[in-house]
Amino acid sequence: MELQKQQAQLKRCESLLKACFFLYIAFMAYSYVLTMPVSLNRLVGYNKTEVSRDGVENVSLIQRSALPRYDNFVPSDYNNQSSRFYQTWNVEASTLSVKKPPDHKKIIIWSTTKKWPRPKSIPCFSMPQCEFIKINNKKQRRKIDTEDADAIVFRGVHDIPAVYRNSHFPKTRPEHQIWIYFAYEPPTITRDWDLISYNGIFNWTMSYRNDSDILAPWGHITPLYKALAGNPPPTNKDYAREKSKLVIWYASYCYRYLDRFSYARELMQYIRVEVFGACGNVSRSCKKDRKDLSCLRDHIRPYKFYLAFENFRCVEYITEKFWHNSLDYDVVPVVLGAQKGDYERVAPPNSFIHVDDFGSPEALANYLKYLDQNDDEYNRYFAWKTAPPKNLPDYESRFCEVCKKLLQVSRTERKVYTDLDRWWRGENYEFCQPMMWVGEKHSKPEYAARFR
Ligand SMILES: *[C@@H]1O[C@H](CO)[C@@H](O)[C@H](O)[C@H]1NC(C)=O
Ligand SMILES: *[C@@H]1O[C@H](CO)[C@@H](O)[C@H](O)[C@H]1NC(C)=O
Ligand SMILES: *[C@@H]1O[C@H](CO)[C@@H](O)[C@H](O)[C@H]1NC(C)=O
Ligand SMILES: *[C@@H]1O[C@H](CO)[C@@H](O)[C@H](O)[C@H]1NC(C)=O
Ligand SMILES: CC(=O)N[C@H]1CO[C@H](CO)[C@@H](O)[C@@H]1O
Repeated sequence: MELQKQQAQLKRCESLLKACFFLYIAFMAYSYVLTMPVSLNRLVGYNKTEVSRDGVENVSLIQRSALPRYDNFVPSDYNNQSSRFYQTWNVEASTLSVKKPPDHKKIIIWSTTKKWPRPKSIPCFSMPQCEFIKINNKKQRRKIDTEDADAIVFRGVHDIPAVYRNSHFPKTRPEHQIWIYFAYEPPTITRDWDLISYNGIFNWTMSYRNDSDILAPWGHITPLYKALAGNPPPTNKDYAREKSKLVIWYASYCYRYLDRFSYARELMQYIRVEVFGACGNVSRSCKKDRKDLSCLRDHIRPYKFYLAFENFRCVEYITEKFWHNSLDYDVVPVVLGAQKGDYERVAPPNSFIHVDDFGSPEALANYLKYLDQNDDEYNRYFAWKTAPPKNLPDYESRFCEVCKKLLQVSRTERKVYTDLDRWWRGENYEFCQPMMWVGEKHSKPEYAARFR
């Protein structure tokens, strides 16, 4: 009798344990799916073609058409114009409530990253109608009243979750409020973010690419020429004379499978390149600190050429390496990254040397040596400084562009990105050159290129 009772108890215990175990597994699986980093190669459009002995994926692109379509987002009341990536429509003017004067705009920058954007870069001095509010920490983000904001800027990619999550975003969303996706880094960096989960979320895009609603490049000729107009150099200035050194390169992202490293390595066989930053001579480098800009200027200026080699080769992706580290410091940039046409559309005329113009790194080295010996030819790369174009485009800063567009847009216009992923990465991922990628392990020392 006693034994039977115990057995029954044991059985009950066992089934309880089983149930618990099952529940546990189910819960784990569910939370895994919820938090799953989007390493699904299917989503990012890469095929692992081979994995080499040191664990490096040799990836190749797969065609979009081979991917499942994610067009299950069907907006309800669109009555006009559709595009492949977004929908636009108009609402009845009579349904809009008039709450505040239309010439005042409030813009919230929904980033808790302390150093971004730099406080000095936020205000738009030419347009005081726009008030910018930067969030400084998570607590402030929870508490801030977003109801009366006209627009909220979200920085992709580091300031948004890898998969869309309600709790990261403002709790309420007035219909007139414009959510802006500010893509700061190129698609190669955002490959682990599931942008498909953001379909139907953002109204406008903001990036260095010219098909964005708001153009936000890393540099622009208008401020450049305006600064020169305030402090014009003499027409016949001999830039070559001030130079005592040849080629400098600051490189801090040392992932060795970037195109630029194999190119630079070969270039160095033919011409002396002094490398600084984390991938080069660290002890003699200026700190990355933005406060240390005068150090960087003094370091770079005596050189004739600066290797403005971008981390990634992406359409229109041209960064401060070009605008700031080279043009601002009177050094001729040697560029590797976007195609030459992309540079030509935005840069001052004849201000740079593009590696694609040379059949090999050796040919480039020979050209640099030729310029080193021919001061007149070298100085021609600075002629743009004293010949500003007649009609400079109207451009002050990224955030002024936000303000300008908000002041221009009609109150009845509506827009939402229904396929952010395709818009950003390209119909067939064509916006960036595919590359070898070790995923999260990319920052390990064994994957670093060092030039010391
Ligand atoms: C990567 O794979 C492609 C296709 O299999 C091959 O052509 C290419 O040489 C490989 N690249 C490297 C660096 O292994
Ligand atoms: C925008 O960039 C593309 C290349 O990505 C180029 O073909 C086009 O001409 C550019 N348009 C403008 C207005 O600059
Ligand atoms: C912004 O997008 C949301 C979400 O789709 C939409 O409801 C809203 O009408 C859009 N607002 C504007 C001003 O485009
Ligand atoms: C790095 O800088 C130190 C200190 O000036 C110098 O002694 C050393 O030769 C440099 N190394 C290289 C590889 O340039
Ligand atoms: C004029 C116009 O573009 N009309 C479109 C409005 O939206 C509907 C549904 O998306 C389209 O079928 C119409 O052609």
